[in-house]
Amino acid sequence: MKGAATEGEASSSSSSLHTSAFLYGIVDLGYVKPEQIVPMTEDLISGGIDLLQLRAKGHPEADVIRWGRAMHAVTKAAGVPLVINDHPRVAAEVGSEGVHVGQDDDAVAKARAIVGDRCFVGKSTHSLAQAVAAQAEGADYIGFGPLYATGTKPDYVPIGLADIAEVHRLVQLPIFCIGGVNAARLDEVLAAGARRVVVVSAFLQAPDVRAAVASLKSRLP
Ligand code: 3NM
Repeated sequence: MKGAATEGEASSSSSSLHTSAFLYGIVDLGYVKPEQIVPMTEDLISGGIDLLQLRAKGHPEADVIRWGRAMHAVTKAAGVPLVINDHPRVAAEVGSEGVHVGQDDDAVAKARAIVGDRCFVGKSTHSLAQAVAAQAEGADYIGFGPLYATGTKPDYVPIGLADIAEVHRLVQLPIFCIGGVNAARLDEVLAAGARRVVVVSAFLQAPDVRAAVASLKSRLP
């Protein structure tokens, strides 16, 4: 039954995440003006980003649909999966490959019921217990963080690096470590056991986005 995936079961569209998604970028409207969405998407892709999200907190759904469609035209042509943050209905409208939900958003099953089988569902987790629960809930991947304090998600207490190794023992899904990750911190994040990372402000604010992505990607598995 869809919407009630058991541990280890993945949606039909998520298997490529395991093999080809290590560097996850987010086009966050907190940093990127609407007219920069498409050029920023192109720059992130040209640097070699594996997976991209549109994050537009507090914006009307109609705008997110419009921006999501514009972004999807670029990501689809490049073969990069697009994930819509927070809005399963928008993901369904846009036809994005993924949707991402937080702890306070729709449950995975509810999101999956809206987006259907062809769209994978990711979930934010902020502790080992939440990570294990997201796996049991049938998420296709998890975010794990914030590792460090970050202006992108200022209200969250950083969880540090100590649980990274353990979350990889407990959770078999792709785990994207997130929150304050940048080039200077990457070595210690990888040494703590991370294999996949999400980088937001360090890319969006880089003087040369393409070069920043390419350089960080060359250091990942
Ligand atoms: N989610 P930056 S941390 C969007 O822990 C987001 O769930 C997080 O941005 C979580 O790379 C975060 O600029 C912000 O720190 C990541």
